[in-house]
Amino acid sequence: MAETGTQTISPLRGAHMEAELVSQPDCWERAAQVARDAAVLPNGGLRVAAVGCGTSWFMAQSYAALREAAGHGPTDAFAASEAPVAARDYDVVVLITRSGTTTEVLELAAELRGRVRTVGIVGDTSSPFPDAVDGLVALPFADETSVVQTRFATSALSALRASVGHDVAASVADARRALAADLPTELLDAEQITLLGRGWTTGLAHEAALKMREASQSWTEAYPAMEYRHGPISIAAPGRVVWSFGPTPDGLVGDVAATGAHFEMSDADPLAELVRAQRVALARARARGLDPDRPRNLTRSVILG
Ligand code: F1P
Repeated sequence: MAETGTQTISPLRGAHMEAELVSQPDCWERAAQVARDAAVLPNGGLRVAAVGCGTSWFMAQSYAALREAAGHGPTDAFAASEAPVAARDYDVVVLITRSGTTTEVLELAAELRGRVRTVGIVGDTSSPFPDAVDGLVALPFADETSVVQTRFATSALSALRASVGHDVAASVADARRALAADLPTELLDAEQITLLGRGWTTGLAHEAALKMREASQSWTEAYPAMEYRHGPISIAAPGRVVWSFGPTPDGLVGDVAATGAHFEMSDADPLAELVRAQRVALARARARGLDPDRPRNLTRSVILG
């Protein structure tokens, strides 16, 4: 904190999150290139599990749905603490971690050593993680100072998208637009926000919801879109938002309109829509006087003693 005379000047809250957030389009292009060059991510036809904790788990969920939908083979996603991978017949386990120090991820890598091939995606290459896996996709340029993750997660997913044949160019262009556009006041002022997705965008919906909880202590929920009418719609009301990240199920727009809630959706690439959600999280944090670089109760990684 800088001081001039008697006046105390606080640095802008979330300055790291903002700088990291806006660098995402460039990071995605680099990450896709790193994935192609490293050539360690699973080829088609293999049985794959993807794991991580928190944000990294949600990226694993998106990858699993993407890979399977692309016809590359059965792909499951698990929280690292709940992954039954040693007991199942996987050819490769993909482990995602920004810090490379998350206890559950390191313990799982150690358990799998010599039994199942592991491929890691990491931000901090000086962590113990690179030595704990068989193959590595290193994204040090996407590592972050902010506790709240933005660019590492989306860069890891861009690397994984490239590995299943997605061209990241469209998502990069859409992300640049998402960074430049004004944010709707309904999203900034909402009392509550529910995020919905389908297929690979369900993981993105969970991540967007987590981002708003972590950064701005907002009340958010996330569901597969077809599950929304099975109970969660009871929360919808005027002043609240339902935000769809994927193809929106038939009839849902009308069902939400009948509750008085605001319905948000976009034709942009869903990963670019996540960028918009990160911007909403940052703006809501600042409006509440919160610092997402150092959020309440959170640390950069969970290291269990
Ligand atoms: C995973 C993670 C973050 C979360 C929190 C604690 O870290 O769960 O997603 O926001 O800061 O750590 P990592 O394994 O990707 O480093």
